[in-house]
Amino acid sequence: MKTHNSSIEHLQAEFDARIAEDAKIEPKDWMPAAYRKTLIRQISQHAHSEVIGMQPEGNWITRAPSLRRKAVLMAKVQDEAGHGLYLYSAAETLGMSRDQMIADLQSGKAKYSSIFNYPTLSWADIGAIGWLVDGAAIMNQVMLCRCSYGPYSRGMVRICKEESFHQRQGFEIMLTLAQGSEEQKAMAQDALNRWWWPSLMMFGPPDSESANTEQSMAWRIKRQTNDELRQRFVDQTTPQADYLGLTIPDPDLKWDAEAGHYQFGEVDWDEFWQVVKGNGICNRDRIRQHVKAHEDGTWVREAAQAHAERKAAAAEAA
Ligand code: FAQ
Repeated sequence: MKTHNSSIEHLQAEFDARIAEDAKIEPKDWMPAAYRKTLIRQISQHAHSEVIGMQPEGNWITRAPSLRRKAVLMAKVQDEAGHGLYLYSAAETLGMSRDQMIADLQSGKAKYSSIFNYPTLSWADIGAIGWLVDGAAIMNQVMLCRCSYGPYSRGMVRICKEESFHQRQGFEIMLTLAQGSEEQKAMAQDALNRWWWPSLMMFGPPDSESANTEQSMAWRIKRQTNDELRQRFVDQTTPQADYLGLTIPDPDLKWDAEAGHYQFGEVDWDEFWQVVKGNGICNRDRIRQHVKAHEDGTWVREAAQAHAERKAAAAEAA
C-alpha cells in the first residue's frame, strides 16, 4: 500500500513539474483523474458548441442575399463542423467515446455555449455572429492554444486561424450594412442590440462565481479568467462599433483613461443561468434538430462501419 501511495505521489510530482515548466501533457502520460475529467468536460462542451453553433447560421444559407454571401456562409458553417470533429477527436484521446459525448449532449447532461440558444432573425444577425460571437470565441481560444494538454492546444491553433476569417467575414457584413440604406443600418443596429449582451455571457460567469477557473488556471488549461477575457473583448470591440457608426446597447459603457479600459454595465446573470439550464428561446429546438440530424444520419454511419469491416476482412484474408 505504501509503495502504491508513494508511486502516485511520484507521478503527481512529475506531473506538477511538467505543468510548472510549461511542458505539454500527452494522451499516454499519467495525469490526475480530476485533470482528465475537467478536460473531457471542457473539450466535449466546446465540440458541442461548434456543432450546435451551425444551426443559427445554417438557418440563413438558403436566404443569403447573394451567391458570394451564400458560398462564404456555407464555407464558414462547414468549418464549424470541422472544429467539432477536431475537438471530439481531442476528447477521445482522454478515453471518452464519441457516442457517449453525443448521448450526453442529447440528454442535456453536457452543456454547450449559451449563445447558440438565441434566434437569428435577420441577415444582419449573420454579420453580428461573425463579428461578435466569433470575435468572443477567438478572444477565449487564443489562450487555449497554450493549454497544457497537447491535443487540445494543437487543435486550437488551426481553429483560431479559421475563426479569424469568420470574424472578418462578419465584420464585413456589418460594415456593408452600416454603410448602406437607413433600413440596412437599422438592421445592423438591431442585431448589435440583441447579440451584445449574450456575447459577453459567452465568457462564462463572473470569476467570483466560476467554479472551475481557479483549478483550470493552476493546471494551465485556462490562461486567463472569464472576467479578464470579457474585459479584453469589450476593450477591443467598442472602437470597432464606433468605426461602424453603431451604438453598443449599454448606457454605462465609458472609457476609463486611468484604468486604460472601458467600464461597462452589469450582465443579466439570471438570464445567463436560465439559458444554461435549458430555458433559453431556442434550447429545445436546437436539441430536437440535433437528435433528428443524428437519427437521419444512422444509415451513413452504418454504411461506413460495414465498409470498414469489409475492408478489414479483405485485408486479413489477403
Ligand atoms: N454557456 O466554472 P466556469 C464558438 C458553464 S465556440 C454555457 O467558469 P469553465 C465557435 C460551465 O461549463 C464557443 N455554459 O466554467 C462558433 C460550467 O458548468 P459545468 C464555445 C457555460 O469551464 C462561433 C459552469 O457554467 N467555446 O463560439 C458558459 O472554467 C460561431 C461554471 O462556469 C468554448 O467552449 C456558457 N457561455 O469556463 C461556432 C471554449 N460559460 O461544465 C459557431 C472552451 C460557463 O461545470 C458559430 N471553453 N458555462 O457543468 C472554455 O474556455 C470554458 O469552458 C468557458 C467556461 C470559458 C466557456
